[in-house]
Amino acid sequence: MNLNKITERGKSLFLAYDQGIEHGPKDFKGKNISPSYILDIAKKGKFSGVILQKGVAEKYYKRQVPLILKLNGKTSLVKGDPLSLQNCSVKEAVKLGAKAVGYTIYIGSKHEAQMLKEFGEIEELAHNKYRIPVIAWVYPRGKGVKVNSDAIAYAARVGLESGADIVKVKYTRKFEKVVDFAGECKVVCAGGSKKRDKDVLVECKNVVDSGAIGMAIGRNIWQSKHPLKVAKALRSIIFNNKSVKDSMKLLK
Ligand code: FBP
Repeated sequence: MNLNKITERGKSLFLAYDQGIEHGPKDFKGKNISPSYILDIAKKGKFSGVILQKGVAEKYYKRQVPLILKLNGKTSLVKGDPLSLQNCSVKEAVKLGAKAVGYTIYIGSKHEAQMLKEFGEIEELAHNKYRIPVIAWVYPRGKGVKVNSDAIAYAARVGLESGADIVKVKYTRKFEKVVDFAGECKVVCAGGSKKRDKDVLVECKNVVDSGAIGMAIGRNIWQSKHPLKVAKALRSIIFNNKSVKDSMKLLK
């Protein structure tokens, strides 16, 4: 599948903003409650794509940057093994202007079969009918699941075997193994909860040096006091192969 619309020279920096449904108010404060603020960051920060749920896309998206529409989502209010089912069709995503679609699969959940099945149907439709790429968020989660580098490598492999063009996984220091297991499926890494800028850059460098194509990051951008500087520093690592030390200079 052609990834040209959501990559630049084979690399990507995506801005994730689906935390409104996934996490709720605890992640938001002040300006970042507004999707308009985020879309402005996406444009000024030269992101390769912005990740939205359909409601936000419908009301705020004005083709600022390529749209990646998340086709499923769940709230954090339900406890126990996660199940996240489709809430938007590929057809609707394309109508909203999506250049790719995304879907989360929680491997290790007792409900994983439902998500794997649904993802398979989405992948076939997206590839064969709409000719757009599919990004799988694959997160090991559920009672008894231990999240370590093996579990994350397993997640990457599930992305490959399920037909994803890009798999989005959580960070681990052993990222090379993750990329190895993904094979021809491209890998991007999530940012996780807010941390020091330097730590984000160190993780990004490790991810890219391990062979991943970039990051799909949210909170560490739009919870930052200087989102555009962090974006610029990340871009310098991902697209210009800069060192952490050099990228840090862009934060000043
Ligand atoms: P962050 O960079 O903010 O972690 O966003 C990445 C992401 O995958 C989002 O797309 C999604 O909303 C969220 O993390 C899921 O978080 P959690 O792992 O807590 O369910």
